[in-house]
Amino acid sequence: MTGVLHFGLGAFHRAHQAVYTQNAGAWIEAVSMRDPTLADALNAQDGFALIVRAPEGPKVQRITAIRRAHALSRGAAPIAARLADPAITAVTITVTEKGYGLDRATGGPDRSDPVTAHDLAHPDAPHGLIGTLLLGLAQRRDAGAGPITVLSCDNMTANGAMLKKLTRETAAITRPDLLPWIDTNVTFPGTMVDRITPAASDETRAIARDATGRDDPLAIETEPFSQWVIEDDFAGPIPDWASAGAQIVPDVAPFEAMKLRMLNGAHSTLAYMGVLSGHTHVRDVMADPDLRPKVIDVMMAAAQTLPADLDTKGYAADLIARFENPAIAHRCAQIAMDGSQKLPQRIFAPALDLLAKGLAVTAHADAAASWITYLRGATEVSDPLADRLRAAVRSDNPLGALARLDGLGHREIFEDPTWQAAVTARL
Ligand code: CS2
Repeated sequence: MTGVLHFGLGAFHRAHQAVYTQNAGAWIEAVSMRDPTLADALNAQDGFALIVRAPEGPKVQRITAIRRAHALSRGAAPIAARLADPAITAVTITVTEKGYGLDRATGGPDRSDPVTAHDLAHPDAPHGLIGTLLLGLAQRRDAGAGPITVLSCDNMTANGAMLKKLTRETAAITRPDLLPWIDTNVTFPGTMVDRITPAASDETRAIARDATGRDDPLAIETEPFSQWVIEDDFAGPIPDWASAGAQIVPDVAPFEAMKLRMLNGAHSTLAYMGVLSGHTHVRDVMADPDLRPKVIDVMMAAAQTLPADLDTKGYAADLIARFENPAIAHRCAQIAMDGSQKLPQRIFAPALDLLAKGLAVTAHADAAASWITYLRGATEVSDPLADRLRAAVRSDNPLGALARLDGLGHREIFEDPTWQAAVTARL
């Protein structure tokens, strides 16, 4: 039976890859990137309840695929050592956009990120994802444990190619002797992952208690829909995720663009509009007759940037139903976090494509204006660029300041006169 080493123990992983891996009959050792108590709690109980919240009522599943959890804050060594085990043949990663320490301008490591800077200086005692991965790959090579497949499962454009370049460029600095081994033994397939997973709440835990008769502090909830599309590029054996419903395809790009631009683009749009209008949940925004059309406009404008053979109308209809699911309480504030890491691929990239095609960018400009207005008003902004963003949007020339903001992907859009006019009109 093959095993997986997973980085990022958040609810999304536990509602998504953990389910596929369990249904494929394989197991996971998972790494909590920040919170050691989560790892301890998981090790202390036998799995956790996953509540699938369909409109007609909840269903409870027990997820036991994560057989052991590690805490990176207690040291990378025992985690890296697991990659020297030939039974582990895949690495999966959900550390969110900001967890990679990626310099979006170069595609290499971001030296202004403290964790990344630490790991470049101390490759044998890393604190972050890439440093720990490289330490583990070096041990795998030394142990002769065989090839391995490394899958980024975060919502970033070309996540496989992104991770490969970042890993290689970091290795070129810290472990140049490892590069040839990586090039012949490691693959980085692209993936598209999708399952709406709100943060767990008291209600989640109450449903779990009612259904199972016991308290489960680790219970999480998710929607019925789930999709995992994986590029067919494996270094060796992997868990039989296809038997569990994953789609293995030659090219993930069209699936990924459709999901990032239509689902996530609409999500970010409705999150900022929702917070500004005093709505708590996604479903509330969808029930607002003024905002609902704006959300759909972003989806359908994004669809104009996608390959013509995709069924974007059907996809949009399914998205609307998922957003409206009355059983899912997905907070706008949760989606509004880390906008600087999300908007480049969700809003700016499709808007740049629309501009290049001479098509209207009003819907996307409306989304960007909502983000700027949100940043101006918010008392607390959860975003790795929060300070820089706040200064930019409160300056005399916010769009000019965003066009120069270090670390913001696709910031060149703010130099485009059509975009400037459209965003200014909405502001
Ligand atoms: C959301 C995503 O929080 C967010 O930014 O847009 O987490 C979204 O729920 C997932 O990508 C759905 O698969």
